[in-house]
Amino acid sequence: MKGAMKLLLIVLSVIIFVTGIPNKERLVLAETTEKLKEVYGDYFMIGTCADNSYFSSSSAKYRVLSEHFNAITAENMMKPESLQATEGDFTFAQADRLVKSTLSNDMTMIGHTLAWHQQSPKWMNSGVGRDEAIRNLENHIAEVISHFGDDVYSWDVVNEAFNDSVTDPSNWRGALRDTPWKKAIGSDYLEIAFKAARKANPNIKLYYNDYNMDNPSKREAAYYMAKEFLEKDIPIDGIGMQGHYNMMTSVAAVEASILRFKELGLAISITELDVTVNEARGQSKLSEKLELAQAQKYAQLFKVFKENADAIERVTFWGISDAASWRRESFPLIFNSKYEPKQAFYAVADPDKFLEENPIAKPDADAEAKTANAAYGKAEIGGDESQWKNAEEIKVNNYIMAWQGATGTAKVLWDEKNLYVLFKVTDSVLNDSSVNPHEEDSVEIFLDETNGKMPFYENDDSQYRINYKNVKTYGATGEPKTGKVVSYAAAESGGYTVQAQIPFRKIKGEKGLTIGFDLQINDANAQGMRVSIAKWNDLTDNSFQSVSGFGNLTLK
Ligand code: 9MR
Repeated sequence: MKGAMKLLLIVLSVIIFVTGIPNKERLVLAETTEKLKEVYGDYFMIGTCADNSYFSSSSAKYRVLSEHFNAITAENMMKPESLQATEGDFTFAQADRLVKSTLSNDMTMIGHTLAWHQQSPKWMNSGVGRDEAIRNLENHIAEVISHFGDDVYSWDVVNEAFNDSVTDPSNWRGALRDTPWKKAIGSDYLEIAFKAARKANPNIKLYYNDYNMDNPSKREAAYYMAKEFLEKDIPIDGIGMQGHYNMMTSVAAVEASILRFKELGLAISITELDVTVNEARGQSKLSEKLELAQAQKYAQLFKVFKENADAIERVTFWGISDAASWRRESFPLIFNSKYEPKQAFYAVADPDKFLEENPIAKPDADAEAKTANAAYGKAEIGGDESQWKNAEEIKVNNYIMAWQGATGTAKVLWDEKNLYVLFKVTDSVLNDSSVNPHEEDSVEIFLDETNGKMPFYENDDSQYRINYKNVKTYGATGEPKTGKVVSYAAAESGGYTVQAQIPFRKIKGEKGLTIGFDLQINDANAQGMRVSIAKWNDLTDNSFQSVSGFGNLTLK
């Protein structure tokens, strides 16, 4: 026995000497016994986006690809500018290679995308009339779909057609992004595209694909569009929830969207999954703590995907390794830059086990919410601050970023129709040069009128932002329809003051009522970068999409 062992060792050493194995990749890969495509074989396809480099057979990328994935989405090669940069001149060679590699590796090919506002040549839809634009759209779709035929299983027919901030989702046409296709054709460009796709090949699945589909108002816009298509027999088979998530993404909101689309009986795919760790942005590696937190988020997501597998046909990651991701600086994928599995890989492979072994600490959002009181009374906005003299002072001084910057206090009055907020901010450097309003020196007021504390926004929930120059911006649910938001702001030595009158949307102010409420101060530095966020109660940076962490405001 001993002799046999010795012989085995010698033989192994010789093999290692001759082949140069083991290198780290092979050793690590050998440890990942779970093959995702097998683990999820009975649930849904496991995909990744790719280009032809993924199939170069000696690479670590290819080994991971062939081991774990069974669906390929063309990351860029099937976009309009790749296939028809010049009118009538179709360039299929690169995409054809990708399709060939995909099929010869027994994987499913996914087409992405036919009508989009990016990576599309101008000649198609800019400076042309409606009829010509329709002809261009229909021709492109007919040629491309016919060329690939049944080799492509499904197409993202229209990509990213909705605005990020949707105020009235039931009017889905009004929520459409003002893209070149929409400008040239009108809001019916979507149905024209879907009809052309079905006409070109009745065998393939036709998807509408978009990001932030976990945002309830954007999701609802897509829902109403798809519902109308189904009612009018406009062909559509699936909804692609891209799934460009981050650590603040509410898994409950993702699930709510899956359930909503399920109602329509459409196929659902998660089409571009990644989870950025923004806190680690720019660092050379992901800390153990953040790697675990990211894995927990992946585990929670896959738990939901598994539970809804009856409706989900594919979960596609937007890449394999952090090294080759479009968001590489925030470590978004499940293999690291050396193609070694991260904690997130194990979380995806067995989410229940992972969460059992690595339970999630009670999130801040579930922590006991603070309560403050608003005093009864009306204020003249822009008038004397003494109007608020009977109201309690609320301190906005809990920092949620590493840097501790501007801080402040607020006082609130209420009457039947409005809240009146007085904000006093201490901040010696004021700047409004960022392109993002939330990165300018500004205050934010959050309301959850029915105090439902849901992990998303409903129509009683609202977010208002007012910068130190009195520029107003609104969150997911937009401006109230019940009245005007009136505001005043003035910079003063060492800071600024904001006063705001905010109409209730759903409720009537009543003594003793408690509503969900929060306050935020965004602090920009002299270069216009946001360096600090102070909050009253919700210690997440997620108040813009979840009201679950708000504090309580009682109308006294
Ligand atoms: O990953 C793609 C990247 O290589 C391109 O430069 C980029 C250009 O917009 O598009 C990326 O993919 C996008 C996808 O097609 C649609 N959803 C968002 C993706 C990330 O931007």
